[in-house]
Amino acid sequence: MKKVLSIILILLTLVPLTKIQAEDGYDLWLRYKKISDKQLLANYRSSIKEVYLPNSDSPTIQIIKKELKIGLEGLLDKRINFTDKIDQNGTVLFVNIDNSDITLPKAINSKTQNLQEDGFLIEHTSLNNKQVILVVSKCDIGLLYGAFHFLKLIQTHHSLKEVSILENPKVEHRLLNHWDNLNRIVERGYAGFSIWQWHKLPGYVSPRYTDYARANASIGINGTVLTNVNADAFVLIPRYLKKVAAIADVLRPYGIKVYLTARFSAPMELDSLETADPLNEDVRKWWQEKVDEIYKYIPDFGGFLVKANSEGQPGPQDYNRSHAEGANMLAEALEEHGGIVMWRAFVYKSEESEDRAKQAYNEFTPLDGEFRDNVLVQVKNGPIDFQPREPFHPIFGAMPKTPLMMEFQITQEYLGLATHLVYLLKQYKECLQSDTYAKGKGSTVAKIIDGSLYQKNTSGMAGVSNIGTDRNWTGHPFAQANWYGFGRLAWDPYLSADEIAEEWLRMTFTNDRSFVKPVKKMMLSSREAAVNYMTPIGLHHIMGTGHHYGPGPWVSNLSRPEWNPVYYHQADKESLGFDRTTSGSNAVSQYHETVKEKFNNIDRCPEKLLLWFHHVDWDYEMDSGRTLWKELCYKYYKGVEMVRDVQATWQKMRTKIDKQRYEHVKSLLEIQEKEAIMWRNACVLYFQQFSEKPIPDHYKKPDKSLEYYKNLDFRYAPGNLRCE
Ligand code: BDP
Repeated sequence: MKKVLSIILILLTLVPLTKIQAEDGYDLWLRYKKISDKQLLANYRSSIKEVYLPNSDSPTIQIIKKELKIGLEGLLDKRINFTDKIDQNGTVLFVNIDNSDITLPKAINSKTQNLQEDGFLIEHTSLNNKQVILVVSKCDIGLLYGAFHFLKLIQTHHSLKEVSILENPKVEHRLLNHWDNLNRIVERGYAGFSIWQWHKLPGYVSPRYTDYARANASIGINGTVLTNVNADAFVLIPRYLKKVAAIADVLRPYGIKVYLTARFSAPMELDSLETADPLNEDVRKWWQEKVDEIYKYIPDFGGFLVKANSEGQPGPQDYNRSHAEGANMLAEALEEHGGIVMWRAFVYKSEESEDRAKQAYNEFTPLDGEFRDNVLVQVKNGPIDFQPREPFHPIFGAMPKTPLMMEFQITQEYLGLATHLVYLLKQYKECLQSDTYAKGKGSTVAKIIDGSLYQKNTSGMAGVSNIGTDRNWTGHPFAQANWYGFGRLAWDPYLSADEIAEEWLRMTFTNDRSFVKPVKKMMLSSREAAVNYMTPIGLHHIMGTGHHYGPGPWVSNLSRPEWNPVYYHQADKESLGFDRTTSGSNAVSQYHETVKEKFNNIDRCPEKLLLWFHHVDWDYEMDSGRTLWKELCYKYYKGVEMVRDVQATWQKMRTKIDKQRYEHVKSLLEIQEKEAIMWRNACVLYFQQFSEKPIPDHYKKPDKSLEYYKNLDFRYAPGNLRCE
């Protein structure tokens, strides 16, 4: 008996105490775990008995079928029957109204009038005297979006009883931009190598491309630029176009088009033309033939993204032609095929002594109205470069005749790479909600991006991807939220950072309120924490050279003045900050009068942007009553405290999710805390040399010297290798 008991005891120790299985994050937000709440499960099981799909061999419909099967069978833990009849309550019907003989109820028919291409309707209704749920769209891709949304309702525990949802994408082109080189090194990529296995394509088509397509389709992304903006002309040779075509074939049924970056000098590099002048007949012919050739391989090719005359890239200005002349040449070649050009406004010149923040506006706004209809000008959210905090780019609101596309950075180049937990949706929303006043109060950046302010018939949003070969795709488990959130915002720029975080957490981890609530709060505070420990009160671009990891406010030896942090913070004995007021560089005048007045006036300028626009005395009194110097110390110390709060919250979550992801995040947070301290100490010690004031007594003094921090060398931080 004793023996039996001890065997039982031994066996018991082998049974894991927790039923929560380890997860490596590969499944992203598409996990479809069985619903644990019994009542809820019973409700869903009764509302979902069978699924009716269009009788079609369309690959998209097959994808929907597969997704619903794994999704519903996983969530409901029962077999799902696919039917072609409506003969029981609880049928979920997917109807493509352009291709269906089902007669919909009148009320539904009138609602479908509001459906746009790719939109969908999910409605609980009665049909043939049966209680059913209808998912209706005008096309198969809309049905795919509807299927993902339907699954999300269950994943996030929404009731289906009276479900009535109509969704249309508010932005037409919703794109990821991969800064991936053909040798698979990703510029500013922190999650491994590029997922595009160029060397093996088209012979070997990795199954990961399908998983990539599926994840993107689930958030409404409908385009992807496969290659780095610092472009390599080689991708345009036939051997590589075949590889691109193989990727396009995988992405197509998911509604995702492929785009490439076009190197402006490609005609010279690939076919020895003597010039790349966009007005030269041979050059124009070359591009026309190249574009025609691309469409032979990829009939639905999306078009080109171009970085020209920026950071050493070739462009039309090499031939005294304008950005518009360059863009239009490519646009003309693409037009008959339905392709577009996304021409980037990220330009600044080393020969130019003008404030870098002003240069893009100066170059682009005079060209308003000169671009062809199939050109969108792609503008970064702020006028410098994806800093933790920037004001909105003054081009927004200043080019009414041109569709302006937003470029956000999902990869965390300036926000701790993939090591720091920073939920970027707060940053994106801050920009989208900014009021440009271009057409009076309420002319938000979001309304420019979705085309509504100037009634544009095209619109776009791009996100610089954070995806790589890491098993969890994005390096940091929470960096998945930035990919997810970008897609959701591109679909609807009016969604809040809060609701996006909520749905992502529920799908990615658990619906347990005691997890979702505190962790959401933690996510929502994470960007402000990073701003505080890196660049508070409007400081910017004081990161280490090249890799942009860690602090480097002291750097002053780079060949171009505007690459040096000292150019941006302008610290001296009396004051700190870049004077962009009317008596300084006058960058404020690029904004609408109302906005300009606010930024220009030191008392009205939002304090979070103070040092962006003003050169401020160390003794200047801030809203808190503290002097600028003390406020600076306060913010740096606060940033570290906020990271510690995040850690404390996370530690309470240990039993609520799987160990693997819990431990991964915990380790990364420990690194983040150390690095937040490094940022704080280095910056406070550095700026103290100018202010010559003590760090307030109640703060723990840095235990290392400024020299120590200056000597830290991050030369091998990832993402810093260009393929040039
Ligand atoms: C900067 C990056 C650089 C990119 C550039 C761009 O440091 O690697 O090439 O932006 O957007 O943020 O073109």
